[in-house]
Amino acid sequence: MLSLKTSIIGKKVIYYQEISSTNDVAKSLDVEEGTVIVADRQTKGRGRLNRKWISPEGGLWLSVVLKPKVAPQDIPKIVFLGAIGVVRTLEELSIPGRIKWPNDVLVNFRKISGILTEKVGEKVILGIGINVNNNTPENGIAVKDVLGKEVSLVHVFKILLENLDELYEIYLKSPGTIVELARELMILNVPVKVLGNGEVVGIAEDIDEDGRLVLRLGNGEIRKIIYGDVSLRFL
Ligand code: BTX
Repeated sequence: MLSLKTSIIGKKVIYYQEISSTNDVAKSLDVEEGTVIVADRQTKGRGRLNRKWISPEGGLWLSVVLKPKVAPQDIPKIVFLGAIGVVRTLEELSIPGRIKWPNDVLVNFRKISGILTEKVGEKVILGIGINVNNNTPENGIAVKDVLGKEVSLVHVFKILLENLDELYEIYLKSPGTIVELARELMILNVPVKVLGNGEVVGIAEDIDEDGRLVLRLGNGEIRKIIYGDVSLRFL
């Protein structure tokens, strides 16, 4: 029905009209690698650090179950795989998206998509939310706002899965390539505030080969920030 041209991702798709969170369902189910959980609405959509992700009908809310056999230090790179997949999908809709380190995709500095990765045992859940035809909270933006018209959610779903599948193959062979691809799409050389253990202000200069943010502080000192319990604000 979808005629997906993928080798791993989307071999099985489980659909709900309404669910708490596709990530929670993906975590609890014992399913084969590549299974996708997708829902029209989430009642408890989550972002990072227990933030709420608003998920009304009209958006694309899904989680992919992955079981990558890679070194532990390569697992966090999956968030970039998701973000690149979203940017490539938007590109196919003629929308120029950029990655805000580490897990958001922005259009005109407004959030069109967010990625939430979680590891449970051998499973890594790649959760992706894209505002497509839905109304968004303030500072959000949807595909329909950019294009001035609604688009087929099924079409966006299909091209996203195809992009993710292609990127997953690249990732399994060469996780570092995913970081390089993400770097090209990232918003860099902008002043930022990093919030986590206290506050650090600097210029987000680059990301390193492990995906850490390279921050240049006011005194010229370089600090590397690990994707963990931190969030980033543009200044
Ligand atoms: P995040 O923690 O980077 O972003 C969460 C923040 O984004 C919220 O605090 C709010 O300010 C803002 N926000 C909430 N909802 C939206 C929205 N629809 N559009 C734009 N901004 C919003 C980002 O977390 C990761 C989100 C992942 C969502 C997917 S959906 C499928 C899967 N299931 C699930 O529960 N989460 C993931």
